[in-house]
Amino acid sequence: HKRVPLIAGNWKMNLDHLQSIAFVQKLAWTLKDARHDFGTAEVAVFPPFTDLRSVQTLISADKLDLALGAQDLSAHDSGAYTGEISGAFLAALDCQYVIIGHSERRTLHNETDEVVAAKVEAALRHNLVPVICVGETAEDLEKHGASAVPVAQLRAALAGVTGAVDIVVAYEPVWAIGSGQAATPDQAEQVAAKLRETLVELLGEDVAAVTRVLYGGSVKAANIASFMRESNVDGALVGGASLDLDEFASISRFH
Ligand code: G2H
Repeated sequence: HKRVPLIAGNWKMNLDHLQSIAFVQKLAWTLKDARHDFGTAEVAVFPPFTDLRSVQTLISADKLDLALGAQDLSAHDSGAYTGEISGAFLAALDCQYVIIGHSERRTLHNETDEVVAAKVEAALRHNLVPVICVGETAEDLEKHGASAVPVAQLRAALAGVTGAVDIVVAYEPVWAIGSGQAATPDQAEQVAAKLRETLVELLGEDVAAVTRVLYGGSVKAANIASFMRESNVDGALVGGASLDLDEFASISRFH
């Protein structure tokens, strides 16, 4: 189909500074050795804020086939917000992507749907592509089925958005995150299809047709191919397995 798959490595707060640089360098070499084609699958890394500058320097100096993203951003553009990082700062570091509303931020940092929506608007103001994370908990799944909560979260996240926006949606069932228990490809496809229907309704056919919907939650080399076979799954947001170079490189070569 016409969507270029995206394999996104969300390092969370794991690799330390020196490791990030060596890791990205080796990842680039591994992809190059495998003759990885950025047109076949885009690969993006999401280091912590403090490593964005050095990773960006390496990517640009060595012209690496890698996209760069941040794990979060402020809903505000500038001002007295101690400790916050604005979209302008990220754009200045050549970030293309920013993860918004990851379940760890929703749960551990009380990010509401309203905060997520404000952050999505902030990202778009700075020409960053928001990777909007949605997903149901085990309890939601039992009470409402798989798609109700992710669809409601997507609607809320896009409350202030219209027109031909460049966004990515990541379906991450909370029960599958870091648990080793991934959703089945069929479960992921069912929810991804519902999310795409929601995109059609909110943003129109054309935007929905080109928007990538990722699956996230215990993705590894052994299961990536089965997700990629699904017609509405356009890549993966990878946490734990992105910290292992060989593992992440083989996820990136899913085909
Ligand atoms: C979900 C995912 C990456 P993991 O949080 O965003 O992590 O692959 O470790 O389940």
